[in-house]
Amino acid sequence: MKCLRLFRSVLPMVAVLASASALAGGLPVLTGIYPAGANVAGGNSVLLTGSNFPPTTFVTFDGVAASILRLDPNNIYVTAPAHAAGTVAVIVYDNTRSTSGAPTLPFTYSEDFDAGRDFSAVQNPVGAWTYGVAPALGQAIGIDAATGIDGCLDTWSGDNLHPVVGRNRTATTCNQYSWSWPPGMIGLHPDNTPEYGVIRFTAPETGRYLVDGRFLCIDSVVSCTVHVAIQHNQVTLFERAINTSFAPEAFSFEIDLTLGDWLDFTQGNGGNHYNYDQMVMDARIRPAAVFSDGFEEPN
Ligand SMILES: [Ca+2]
Ligand SMILES: [Ca+2]
Repeated sequence: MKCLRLFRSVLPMVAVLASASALAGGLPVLTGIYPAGANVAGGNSVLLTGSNFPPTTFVTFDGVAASILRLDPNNIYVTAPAHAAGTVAVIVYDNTRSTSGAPTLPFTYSEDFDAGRDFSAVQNPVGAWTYGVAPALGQAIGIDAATGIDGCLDTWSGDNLHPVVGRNRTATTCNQYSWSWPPGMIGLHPDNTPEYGVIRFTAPETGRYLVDGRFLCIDSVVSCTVHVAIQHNQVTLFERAINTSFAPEAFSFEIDLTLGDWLDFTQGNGGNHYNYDQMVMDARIRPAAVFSDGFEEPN
């Protein structure tokens, strides 16, 4: 099957569905939270799963209310508020908003940055991250403004759909079209033009950072043909042609960044077409001042 495009959804941003049991007022049951963490800036989209979530549910992170993006009896998609580093309790309340019996799960705030974990379905930029499109590699980006829902994916795009930035919002593999998209990972799909999709990190403070991650094509039918690059202030640090699906291209390096510097993780169609070019990536960025023990030597 060809997988040429992501489709904008006609689903409303908030779908409120009430089950009979929820209407009857039973306690919510909370079984999952994904991702189970955030950068201290918050703002990322977090999926709570379970059952009996009432249409008037109320969710808090360490007592601070989280805004709800979408809600049904088994899923609550929320925006995590900002919080200092550490593990906090997430609580889902029923109609009474009583803490008695209200289910809770832990959630960990950290001073590192993770492009998949930190993804927002409603804010761009969010924290240190911006989703955008460059007319060609190294050119100034336009910031994506259009959001979409595509099955288990949430997407961002510019004014003509492609390139697309997306994330699997779930804790399980998203098998969609001919893609096998790992849980929580952010991804890029190019256009048939020379445009590059861009996932940009903007340094929130001056200092040394460790950057590591991987690019991975995920079409299970035909291998991708893409070009990926990592740029510092639009100067290329790393680039690869990827022509094999499920063959990760890893990166790991240290870099000194000045407040406001950009690190761009970019993807183009490889100079041919965008067929089968769906790719995902991990990108974790750790400030040396905080994570000195976790540093690895650059490749
Ligand atoms: Ca385009
Ligand atoms: Ca291609």
